[in-house]
Amino acid sequence: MIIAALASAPGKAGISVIRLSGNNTVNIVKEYLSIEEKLQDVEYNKLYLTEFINEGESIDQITVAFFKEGNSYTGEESAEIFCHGSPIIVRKILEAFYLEKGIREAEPGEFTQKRFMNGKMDLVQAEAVIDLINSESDAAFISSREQLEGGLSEELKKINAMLIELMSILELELDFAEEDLDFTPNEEIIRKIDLAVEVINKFVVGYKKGRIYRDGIKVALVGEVNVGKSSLMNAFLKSDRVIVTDIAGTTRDIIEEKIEVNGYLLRIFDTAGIRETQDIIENEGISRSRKLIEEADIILHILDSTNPSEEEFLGNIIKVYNKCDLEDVIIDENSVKISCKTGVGVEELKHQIVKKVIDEKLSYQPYYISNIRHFNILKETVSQLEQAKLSIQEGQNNEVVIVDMRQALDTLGEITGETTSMDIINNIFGNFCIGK
Ligand SMILES: Nc1nc2c(ncn2[C@@H]2O[C@H](COP(=O)(O)OP(=O)(O)OP(=O)(O)O)[C@@H](O)[C@H]2O)c(=O)[nH]1
Ligand SMILES: [Mg+2]
Repeated sequence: MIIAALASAPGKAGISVIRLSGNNTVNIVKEYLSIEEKLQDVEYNKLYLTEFINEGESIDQITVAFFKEGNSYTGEESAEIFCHGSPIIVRKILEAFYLEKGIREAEPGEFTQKRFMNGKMDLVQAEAVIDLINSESDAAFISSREQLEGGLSEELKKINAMLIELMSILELELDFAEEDLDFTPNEEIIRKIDLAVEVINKFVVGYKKGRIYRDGIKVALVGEVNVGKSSLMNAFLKSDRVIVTDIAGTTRDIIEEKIEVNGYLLRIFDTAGIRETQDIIENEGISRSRKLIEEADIILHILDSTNPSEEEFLGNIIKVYNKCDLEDVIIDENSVKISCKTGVGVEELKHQIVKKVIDEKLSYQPYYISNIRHFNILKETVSQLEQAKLSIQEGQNNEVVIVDMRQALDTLGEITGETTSMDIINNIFGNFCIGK
């Protein structure tokens, strides 16, 4: 079965790309083309300029490249057609193929799933493909690129090797159990387990940073009414995005906008000002603000310099004294002075946010995992290793410890795809777009 789909974004464009993959692709595609070469003379990895002809009608002048089995994106025999970026042309070409028996439309992510199934990348790398496509900042680009290039996979292989070594020690002892030889003292095995746990935990902890690399820093603008939260949102965006008035309670809904600062994505949330009110709509807004405060990576507590409130919020907070054009307040090191009216301090504040959440000097590390699936699997692996350790401490025999260890190894293998169930694999690729 050959699969085919539009691989570039749908809609009008300079060029659209149609991808085909499966046994006999070259043969079938060539039937629609005006290229002279006999089939056996068709060269791979070369661009041909040719007409695409269906039932005598020339549909477009295209370029096409053929890829040999084992040397293509999917690992199968493939072709990529570059036509003019017209939805009509794309439809006509795809329809010509779909009417052909033995060709069907590719499922979402199916090209990449084939690449995974054909052993050209592991699951972690396949997941990085979707992250790379979705990346909205340099940080997201860097982390998904690293993961796609196999940086994380390499680290996971090292952890896997540590666990395999432990397994082999335990199994060796089991084999010679009757001879009553104690090869490796229990303390030594426990030490090795602890070491593995320590390494894995580095990744578990790294998730917080990894998520920020991939998804950005969640910044909540909170404070009393009229302090200038919406004005700050607009100042950050350098546009009149949200409504600003001198009427208390202007903002009710939470409004999210994104900016990039030093390569990091900041997801800024403007919220309803917090106060006692009988207004049902405003109260709903206020309870949403309070919820957001719990989820944010950083809270900008905005205060009106002419009348700063006493209320304190919990969390990772920068106190922002706005309207410093009206009144110059004395601030401590955890606070900043700005004026949304004059722009004073606004740019610096952007950089302070990044500095407070991420140590800017630190560059990306492979243990900054960014995928919740990986995070959960690693946590589970740790708890299974702790179980193995407990079994040793309880004096259980090696068979029991080996079962615990085997479980930890199987769990770890779910990240890269070695032991992942087909349901989960299908689910992962189902989240891709068609054509990828
Ligand atoms: N002088 C001066 N006025 C400002 C400054 N920032 C905001 N204001 C004014 O303060 C008033 C309230 O601003 P908003 O941005 O709507 O305040 P808010 O915190 O979003 O208010 P709510 O949405 O009602 O909670 C408006 O009249 C703004 O023009 C500033 O730096 N200096
Ligand atoms: Mg507002």
